[in-house]
This record gives sequence, C-alpha cells and structure tokens, in this order.
Amino acid sequence: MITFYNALHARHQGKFEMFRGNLVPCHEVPARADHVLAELQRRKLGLVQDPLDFDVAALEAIHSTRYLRFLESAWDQWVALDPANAQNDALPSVWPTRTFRIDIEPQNFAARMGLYSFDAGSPLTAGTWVAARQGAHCALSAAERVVQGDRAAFALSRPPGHHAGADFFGGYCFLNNAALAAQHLRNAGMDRVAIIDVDYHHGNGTQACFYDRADVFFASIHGDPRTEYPFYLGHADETGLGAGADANLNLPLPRGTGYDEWSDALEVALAAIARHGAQALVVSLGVDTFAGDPISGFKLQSDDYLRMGERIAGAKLPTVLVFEGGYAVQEVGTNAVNVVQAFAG
Ligand code: OKP
Ligand code: ZN
Repeated sequence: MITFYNALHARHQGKFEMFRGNLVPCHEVPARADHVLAELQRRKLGLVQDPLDFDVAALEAIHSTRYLRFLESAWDQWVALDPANAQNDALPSVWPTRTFRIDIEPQNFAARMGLYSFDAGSPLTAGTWVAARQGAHCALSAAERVVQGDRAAFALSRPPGHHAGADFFGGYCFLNNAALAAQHLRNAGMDRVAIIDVDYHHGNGTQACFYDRADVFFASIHGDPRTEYPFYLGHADETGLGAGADANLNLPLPRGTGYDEWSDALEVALAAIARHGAQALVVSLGVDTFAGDPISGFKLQSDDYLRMGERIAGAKLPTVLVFEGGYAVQEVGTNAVNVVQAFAG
C-alpha cells in the first residue's frame, strides 16, 4: 500500500503542555512519525511519497474560513506581540465557556487563541500551520488514491487530527485529517462513507463534523470519557442528530481493557458500518491503545495490531488509514506498521 508521508511534520515541534499546574514536555513529538516511517521502510511495505498539493478550498470542506485564516497567521501575530515570544510556544489561557459569545472574533490574540481551542495541551509553534497543512494534504492524497481505485492508502500525517473541529484545535490536533479524507471521498462521488476511530481517545472533532449527517457514519472505540480525555464527548448515548440520527456510534470502554474485550467492540462497530452501506472506510489509526502508552489506559499488545489490521481489512472496503495517536515512542512504529502490514495481507 502506498504511504503519503508528511516530510514537513517536524516543523511542528511543541515544547511543553500544561499538566497539573506545570508545563511538562510534549508527548506528541516528531520522533513518533520518524519511527513509523523507519519501520515502514524496514519492512518494505510499498512506496512512500510526498502528498499532492491542494488549495485552501480542500480544507474549507471541513474547516471554517476564519479558523484557517487564524491558524495560518497565528504564529506571526504571536511574535508581533513581542519579538521575545519567538522563543516560546503559544498556548491558550482563556476560553469562552457557557454564556460567552463566540460570534465576535476578538482583536486580542490570547482571546482569539481561546476562541479557536479547547485545551492548553496543544502548543502552536512557528511551523504548526505548515506541518498541519502538509499532514492534511497526506490524508487528502490517500483519499484520492482510493478514489482512483487503490484498495487502501496510508496517510502518515503528524500532528494528529481527530480532536480538531471545524473551528477549533486541541488534543494535539489542528486540522482534522480523517474528516478531510472522508469528505474528499464524498466529494468524489462515494455516497456513503464510514469512519472508524480506534485511537484511545474519543475523536470528538470528527464526530462533531458529521454529527447531523447521514452520509458519513462515525464509529469510535475509546476510553470512557467519564474518566478519559477529551471528557466532554464520546458517551454511548451520542447517536447522531437530525438527518444524522443513528449514524454515530460510540463504544466507550473502561481503563484496563485488553484486546479480547476491545475486539468485541470492533465487531460491533464493523457490523454497524456494514449496515450503513458504506462504500469506503477511513480509519483514524491511533495506537495509544498499547499497554505501554504513557498517557492512555488500554492493554493492547504489539501482536494485537496485526489482528486489528486483518480484521479491518475483512470489512472489504476501500480504506484510507490515517495516523493519529500513539505515545510509546519506541513501539509506535512497530504497532502502527503492524496494522498497515496485516491490512495489506
Ligand atoms: C491526542 B490523540 C495527558 C493529558 C491528555 C491530551 C491527550 C490528547 C491525545 N497528561 N492530553 O492521541 O487522541
Ligand atoms: Zn489518542
């Protein structure tokens, strides 16, 4: 299977995220994607290519124009506040919660950061826009390959995407790569598309993008949001809205879940996707379900990712695999590439 690799990913390199009152080193580091690339090449799993170029309209299919304009210019605005800011990442510190207005874009930069984000764990850096845009182009390129008839394609994009919404970043995510891929498949004439999100964390951004739509089915298997990030979305009773009623399936599982129970949820998700009649599948491929992951709570072993890839391939749908989380840096290559390899058979 072909891989579209974001060779610009390391331009996004956050220093610190907020954790229990301290700034601690980021978990979402460039070495993650480097390890996945090295493992793909070691196993000779097919061509690795740069993505195609897309214009901003391809991103506007999912993201709001004012959010994209903000992301593109945010670093320059941050440095314009004070040249010394160039040494620091930009992190939000104030947010419009309930009762506040979000229709007026504030002139103050910190206030705009808060308007367009939902956590203080996702530093915006000098290269964030360039890296995130190239990562999104990887997802769009992989979707285009599937449109052209490939059985599957892998988008090795970094930073991840599934927490990013139409107009907000958070959870290390800026542009929603999986949502962009799904929308690209729709625009190319596939009437029904499904997304399966196997990252440890609920894909709140992806869910929100398609929550009121019947044409894109979203299924997610994740740590129960009552205890796990992103906390405020991902419960089992979120089944879709309006035309999207019954086109959203959340399968939250408790901390400590291993592959036996996890794979039961996978069966439920794949059965629902088959019932939906999807013509293509997008996989939000996070491997932070691994037992050794430093920020997650499931107990999958490296071999389980082989079974996962084989089983997802068994859905027999043209498939776009999009890299998401996975923070056990030494094992992330093995685990992600196990899925890719087993999928390819
Ligand atoms: C991104 B993806 C850890 C706090 C959690 C956010 C996690 C974002 C995960 N100290 N911070 O892999 O879904
Ligand atoms: Zn995750």
